[in-house]
Amino acid sequence: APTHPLGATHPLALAPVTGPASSVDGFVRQFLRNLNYERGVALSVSSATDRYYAFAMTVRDYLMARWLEDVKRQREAQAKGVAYLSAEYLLGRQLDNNLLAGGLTEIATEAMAACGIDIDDLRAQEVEPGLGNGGLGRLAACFIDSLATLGVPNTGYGIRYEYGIFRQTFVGGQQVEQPDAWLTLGSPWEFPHPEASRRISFGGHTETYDDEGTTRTRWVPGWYVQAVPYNYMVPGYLNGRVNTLRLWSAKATDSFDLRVFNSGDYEEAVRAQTYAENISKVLYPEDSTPQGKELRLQQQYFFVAASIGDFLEHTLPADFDLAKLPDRVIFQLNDTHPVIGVPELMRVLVDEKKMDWDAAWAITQKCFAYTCHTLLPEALEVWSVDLLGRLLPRHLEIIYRINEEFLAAVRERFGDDEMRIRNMSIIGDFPERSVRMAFLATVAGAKVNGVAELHSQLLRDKVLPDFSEFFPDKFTNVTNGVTPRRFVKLANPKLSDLITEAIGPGWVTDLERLRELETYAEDPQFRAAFAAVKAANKRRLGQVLHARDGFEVSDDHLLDVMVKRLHEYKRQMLKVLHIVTQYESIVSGRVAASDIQPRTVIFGAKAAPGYAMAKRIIHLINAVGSVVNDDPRVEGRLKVLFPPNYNVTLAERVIPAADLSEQISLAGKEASGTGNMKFALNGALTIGTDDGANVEIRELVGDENFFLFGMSEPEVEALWARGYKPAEFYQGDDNLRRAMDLIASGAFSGGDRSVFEPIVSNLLYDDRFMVLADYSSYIAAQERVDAAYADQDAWTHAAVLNVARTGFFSSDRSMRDYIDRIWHTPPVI
Ligand code: 6GP
Repeated sequence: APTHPLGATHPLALAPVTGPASSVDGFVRQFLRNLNYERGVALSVSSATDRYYAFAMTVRDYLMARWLEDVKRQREAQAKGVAYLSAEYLLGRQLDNNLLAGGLTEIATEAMAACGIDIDDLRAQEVEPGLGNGGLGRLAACFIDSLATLGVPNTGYGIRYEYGIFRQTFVGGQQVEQPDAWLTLGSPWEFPHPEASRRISFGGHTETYDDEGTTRTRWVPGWYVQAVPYNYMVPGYLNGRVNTLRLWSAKATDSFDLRVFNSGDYEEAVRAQTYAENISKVLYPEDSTPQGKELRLQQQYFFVAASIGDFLEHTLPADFDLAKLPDRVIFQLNDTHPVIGVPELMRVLVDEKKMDWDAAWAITQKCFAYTCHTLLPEALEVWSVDLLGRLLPRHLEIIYRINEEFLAAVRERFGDDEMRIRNMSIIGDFPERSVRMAFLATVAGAKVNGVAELHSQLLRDKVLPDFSEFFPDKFTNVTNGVTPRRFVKLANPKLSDLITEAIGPGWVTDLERLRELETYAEDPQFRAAFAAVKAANKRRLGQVLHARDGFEVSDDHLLDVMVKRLHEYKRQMLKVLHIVTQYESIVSGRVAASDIQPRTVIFGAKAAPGYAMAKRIIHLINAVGSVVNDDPRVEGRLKVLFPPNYNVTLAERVIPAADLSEQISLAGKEASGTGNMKFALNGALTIGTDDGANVEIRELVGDENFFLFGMSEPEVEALWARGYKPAEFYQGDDNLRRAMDLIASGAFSGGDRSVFEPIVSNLLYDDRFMVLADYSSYIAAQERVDAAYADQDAWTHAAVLNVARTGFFSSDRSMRDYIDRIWHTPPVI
């Protein structure tokens, strides 16, 4: 009988515990019990960490019965579920989310008050698990929240990085990275299951053998690592459901250690252990630009092999007929990072389960689907054949065979069109022989989707045109979404109360109901209340930034926010040029400071540590900030704030306070964006290009409630085709020339012209992302912003309509779209 710790035969699964009593008194008792029996301290001598831990454990205790119940229900139903494979989950803090989902916020708050504890002090103890870089990782976190809320069986699989995304500090305005030791004090939210560890193989070679007349292949690995699962609760919102997030941690295998140890080389044994455990040590901090490092491929295979093995052996009953696997699971590939799962499933089915190739391939093609999150060619992962063959020799053989059969099918359809064959081959030849993971995913996946309408169309037409011709039905779109629980209900309690007062509480799980606010937009009293919420959120942000960074936020400024990873394609430089243009116009005396609309610009952005240009831009933003903020001629009417270490926790404070959301990527480069959705849902107006999900936001909110500027994607293409010469734009626009010249003059670098020279010359002579081409249109749009903001009531009207019309961007809707178009996994009741 299976003995999985949460398995069908486990006593707790047969008769789940009932949680502590749902009362303030019940909460207090459980809290004190945890403090005494789990932390081993009395309240009177407890530390803040003790109290936070005991509190979190108490919240867990309330959710536990539901979790065990759900695990049991899912086992019994044996219904089709989603196994979401993602190298990143950017979860944010767990405490408030779990309180909210469990309906515990009120009794917990009262219980702590009864103990003389300020619940905010407990909140502040939690270090957010930053197990992701940006959009892709945060999306995964929103999706698992929505699946639990919809009651769809789901396990999220990923890596328990010991160090998540680095902590960013600024020294002399330059980014310095510190390790993110989020586990130093442990995490009360995780449940380690070392007994359910899996052995993951690497290296070695393959050999063939005779299996009763059939020639088979087996993999003889060279080394092993243990994958230890840590489970996390993923509670649905007030629905009694709790799904599981299972993150894998690497440990050295005993046998591996021992062998070396017995040879008498202690140091080597320790080194071997370190080597193995390095696999889950640190999150790669590159966003949208993979580095192709061996350790990265190790990480990918490590978590994917553990997850697939875990699903086959622990989620399925022992006698399961693998031919029916597609009826039980869909492995969703979150970008190309988990794509090595395709040859892994083939290896398990063919080598271990002794299935014939064609049957195994038919199954595999139904069990995977692939989401692409980018359009940048350099972001499409490739692995050198050399490296892949060394680390995963059997997988490389399998990939070769998949490719051979695929190219044979292409030949059959199109004849010997060698150009086409070369373009479609999973194995590329240039600059070195390598495996194109996006192609492998496309060939193997039942479906391939982009993350916004425009992106999906460009994916079909520009990135994978031969594939969309070959597999016309494979391609689909699912526009991204964000969870309204975290990003509205929790992040913006005042707005949430106002909405609930107006239209009732149903919007939290049915976000399209925000439409009902449209009529309220016409009600002056509602607008006044809405404006008051925005003002209160600005004050709250001011307090946070004051405590955190010593910043002051003025109440009467337009709050203009650009928060996202630092990347040239996202064009933080365009925003910098706008600031410098305004500053230059004041200090040159062409414009009186008293005539400008007061603004505070807030940036938040981490740069990949190896991305020199991005780091230089961070330096420039800080340099511009310190000059502008200190110049008395500006009269405090233009301010630039750059709080370091932008993360989910800070996002939850910044976004609700914003008036203006900057979504200014070069058209055709931002796959979707999800920050854009969070801002609109919190009543900020967007200034943006026709890119990613901006297109859909603008369609929904209406042109009059959105500040559109810049070239469209076809216009961008046309300009490239004509030959783009950025210097012509510099010559042709006085404002642009003055702004660029001011930066080049050393005005922001103590007179040293060399510091920002690389930025200036890059823009003048290369400008891959056409900052200069869109500059004048951007400045004009910002002038429209200033004019619009002057009429506060009209601005608020537009802000209310932004909220009312963007309910489409709930990740619940995204999940329904995945279910309808890709997964076909109904909720289990
Ligand atoms: C990001 C995209 O850049 C962003 O536009 C999108 O909203 C987000 O994914 C979620 O779909 N891509 C990544 O973070 C990435 O690493 C390989 O792509």
